[in-house]
Amino acid sequence: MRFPDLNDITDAGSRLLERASGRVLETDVRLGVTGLRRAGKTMFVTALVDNLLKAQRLPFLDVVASGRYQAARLRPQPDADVPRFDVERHLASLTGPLADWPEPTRGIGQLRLSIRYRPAKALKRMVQSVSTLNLDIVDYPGEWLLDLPLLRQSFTEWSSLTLEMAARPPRDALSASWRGWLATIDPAAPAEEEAARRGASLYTDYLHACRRSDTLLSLIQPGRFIEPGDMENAPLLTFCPLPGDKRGRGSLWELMEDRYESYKTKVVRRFFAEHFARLDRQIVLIDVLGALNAGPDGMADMKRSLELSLDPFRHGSSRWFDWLFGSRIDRVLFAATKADHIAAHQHASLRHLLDRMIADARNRMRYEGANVETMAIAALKCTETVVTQHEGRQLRCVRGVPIGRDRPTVLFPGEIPEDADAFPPGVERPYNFLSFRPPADIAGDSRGLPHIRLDQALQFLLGDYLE
Ligand SMILES: Nc1nc2c(ncn2[C@@H]2O[C@H](COP(=O)(O)OP(=O)(O)O)[C@@H](O)[C@H]2O)c(=O)[nH]1
Ligand SMILES: [Mg+2]
Repeated sequence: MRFPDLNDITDAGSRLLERASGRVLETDVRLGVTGLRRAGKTMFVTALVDNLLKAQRLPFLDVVASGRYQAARLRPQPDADVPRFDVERHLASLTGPLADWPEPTRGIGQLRLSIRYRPAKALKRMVQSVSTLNLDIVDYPGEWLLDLPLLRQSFTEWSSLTLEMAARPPRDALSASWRGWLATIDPAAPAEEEAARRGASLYTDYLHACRRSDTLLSLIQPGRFIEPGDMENAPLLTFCPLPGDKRGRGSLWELMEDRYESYKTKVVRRFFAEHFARLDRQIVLIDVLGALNAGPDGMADMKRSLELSLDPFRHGSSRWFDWLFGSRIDRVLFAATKADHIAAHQHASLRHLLDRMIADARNRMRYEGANVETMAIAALKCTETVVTQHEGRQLRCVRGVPIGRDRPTVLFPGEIPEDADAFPPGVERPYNFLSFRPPADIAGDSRGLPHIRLDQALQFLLGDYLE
């Protein structure tokens, strides 16, 4: 069967034709890809698209393994108002002469890929010989996901939780100027725009400091303060948590509370309705190795933010909750990214560690809603596992080109701990997983970008759609 070409026939037109002829049944599925900054979203989407287009490295994707996969094509996305995910540019930098990582992206990006396959089920096959799955991939900042739980918190509740956390190490030092400013103001005093701006700006500096700090703190709210998307400098972002409870009319406290509530309605709820509620499947990418590098504080903070990220998937726990988080997402994959930083025999431990990090939240939602899975993956495999001898012992190491070097180097990255709390005592930063450069030879390989378990991730996320 000929795959319609965009140049000779329009998308809508081709669909009508095919539907009329009754040969092709189309299904749409929306896959959300999220994770905090630098978790690996851009790389994941790029590798996913490249591998689905070429379908040469997906042995664990059932539709490919069983020979039913036909082809995939990029198509115009249905939401014209959302920026397109620029997969061509990202692929160009990976496969260009410099073989460089894609440039960092901000905000939301979307892409549609149509997959043609032969149905596995006899009944479906009798109705039509070929099916089409329109896969809409939506890449959005994990910082926005962390905003959804705000919908359930009043300004007073959110303020007191945030202030409490900011006053404890390791955040106390980073929040010192903001908290210093809070001590000089009276929330009950008449509202002044100048004060609101000053507070918001100091609070934003504090959030940026959290992300930049060596401990890589992940729990950041509100997300738009550091990932504003199209809201850069919007007055809606001019607030910050304040101590105390409800204050009088016209007070600074009331002004901030109003803005917090508008943020919830105009930003969080809008994101929820326009994007999140329309997703069918979700993958949450987590740089667990980066958090291990950051030490116990970074790990503890990441665990908290992972628990919060799971909140929006807990449908069914109560009626109002249903209404609030009426998402239709029924499968969520939490994936530890950059697994190629460690030797292959450690991948199971990496996954286990991630499992432990989300265990509590997962147990709470077990029978209620989404099917939650964990995996250790690499969207782009930059290393090989090699065995070396060290003092008569066999060591499994990784071989790749670390960032900042030109030649392949053999490194022993160390062992992944059993538990997030199980940091070796007495050493402040026991882990140092290095970052690697993309392999230099991928341009010459037409089989698609090399990866680790990308196909297994796809099987969990989309396998049933491709039956
Ligand atoms: N070794 C390795 N590094 C990765 C992988 N994915 C991402 N990275 C690294 O993480 C950085 C951030 O990835 P990116 O996809 O831009 O993250 P985003 O901010 O979530 O979109 C990249 O520049 C790479 O250095 C991977 O699969 N393997
Ligand atoms: Mg990105």
